[in-house]
Amino acid sequence: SSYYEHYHSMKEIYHWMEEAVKVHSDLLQKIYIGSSYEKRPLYILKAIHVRERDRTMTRLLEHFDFYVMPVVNVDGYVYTWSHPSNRLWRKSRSSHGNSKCIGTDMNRNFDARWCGEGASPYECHQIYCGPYPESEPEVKAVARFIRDHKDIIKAYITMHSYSQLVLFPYSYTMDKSKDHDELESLAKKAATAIKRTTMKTYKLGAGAQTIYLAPGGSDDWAYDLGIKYSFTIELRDTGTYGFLLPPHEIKPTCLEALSAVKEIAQHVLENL
Ligand code: 0X9
Ligand code: ZN
Repeated sequence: SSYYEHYHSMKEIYHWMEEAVKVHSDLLQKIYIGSSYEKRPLYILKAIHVRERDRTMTRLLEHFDFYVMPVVNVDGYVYTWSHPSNRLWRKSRSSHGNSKCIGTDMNRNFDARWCGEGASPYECHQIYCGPYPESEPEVKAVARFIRDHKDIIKAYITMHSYSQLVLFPYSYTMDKSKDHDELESLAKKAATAIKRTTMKTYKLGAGAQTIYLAPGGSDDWAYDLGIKYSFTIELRDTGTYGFLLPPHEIKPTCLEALSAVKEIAQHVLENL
């Protein structure tokens, strides 16, 4: 069975990226954006516009390049594979100063109301914001890439799990963003596309109003940088398996997420 019906080790993912750019050198590029705390390379794949079978995809790829970062928290990901009891590790694997605990929550480490209410200044907490914004090399690398490309980036989508949600700014405040109405209607269109694809129900809303206050996230940071179409998609499921989604659900989850991405890209294209 296919690549999308199993979980893969970081080593396999690195190998897959290498092979993918080799086999599809005309449509894929691998961009090195920095290295992790434990010195693993961080890569972004760039999908270049070329002919595709899927007609919507063809049109979207005619107008846009897609930059995809398969794994941001490479050290954390490797750590989840290293021992069964670490399967749900969330944070980075960095150590700052003489802390007795390891790891910063990368989604609390961006410079967007950094370490306000909804993040923790304590190293041992799951939502530790780190010693300062972009203290994590992975966060710094992603932020730098986005900053350096901000004039060409039209949308930013970050994939998380779980809860089946399409979230948009803000998460650092209960206040509505100035684009709230447009983002809400677009999130609705994305959720509808998902429903059409797999029959799954995704709820939607501004982050803080829908789940909780959580500052320092990449979506809010990208939005405040000027990338209006900024979303967090919380993938399957709604709690039956939670973070331990069965492998046979990976593929349909990818399909529904892709339908949401297409809907967002479609809207961006109509509003250029
Ligand atoms: O809390 C988070 O970072 C995300 N949920 S998760 O369970 N995957 O950790 C939600 C992120 C929503 N966006 C921001 N907080 N900016
Ligand atoms: Zn997450």
